[in-house]
Amino acid sequence: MLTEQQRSDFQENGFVLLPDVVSAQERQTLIDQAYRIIEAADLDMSSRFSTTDRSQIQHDFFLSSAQSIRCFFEEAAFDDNGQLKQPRAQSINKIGHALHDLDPVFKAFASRPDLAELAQDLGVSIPHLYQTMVIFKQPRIGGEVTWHQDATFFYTEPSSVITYWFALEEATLQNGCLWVEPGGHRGPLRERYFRDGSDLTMAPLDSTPWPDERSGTAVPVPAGTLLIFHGHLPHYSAPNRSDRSRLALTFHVVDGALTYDSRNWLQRPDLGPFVMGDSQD
Ligand SMILES: O=C(O)CCC(=O)C(=O)O
Repeated sequence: MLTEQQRSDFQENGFVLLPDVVSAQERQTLIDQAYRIIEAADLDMSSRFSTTDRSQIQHDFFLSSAQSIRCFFEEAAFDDNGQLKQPRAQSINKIGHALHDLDPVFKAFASRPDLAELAQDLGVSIPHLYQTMVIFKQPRIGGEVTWHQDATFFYTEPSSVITYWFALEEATLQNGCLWVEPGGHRGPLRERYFRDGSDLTMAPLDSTPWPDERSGTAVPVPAGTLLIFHGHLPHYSAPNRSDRSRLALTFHVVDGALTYDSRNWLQRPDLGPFVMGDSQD
């Protein structure tokens, strides 16, 4: 449960930091499971993920990941001949996007009642969990995540998406911690990511410039910390050139009392809603 102060920090800054939400044992269980998923996956070598060049994303593989568990490679994982430069476990950019529905370990974690209460404390009356990702930020090749706002991808009217960002490992300036623009959630939504059939388009809405590393603030955090942020909060993470990974687990949570826009890229007609806090059996 959030204190009055934490709620007002969220209103004021667009984010709130909660230390020690994920115990060392839970972190290890989640990390081990993530690597087990990679080892068991039937990998598609062309499925790369990049926020600097979205045209590289394989549309069908990406779209179907809304209702399944898919592994996406780092752009820089391959040599000039298309061969992996390091073992597969150190080549994956992220796993997404229905881990909370389809994987028992991630489902159990996403079902923690206290995580549902946090969303309700922040005004999300019926917390529908739409998307789960494990983001690896691999040593040396972990790619940049360019400045963006999550309401671009999870649009409701009014805006309701909040993001849970769990540090499964320590996040530092060196290994690509998150950056945010405190208070930037009061600004306009700059872009929308539209889906029309299998076409995906990033449409500009507002020309307000993105923050940069001078106007933004780095958020280095110890492992186990949860950062929850507003869907309009601009955020970013730098490439990882260090020799340590920076695993994070993210949830994107939308208010089920509102209409989820049918043009959002992520649609999950076969799975139905995952309501945090409800028994999922
Ligand atoms: O973990 C990162 O580097 C970026 C995560 C992010 O942008 C998100 O989950 O919306």
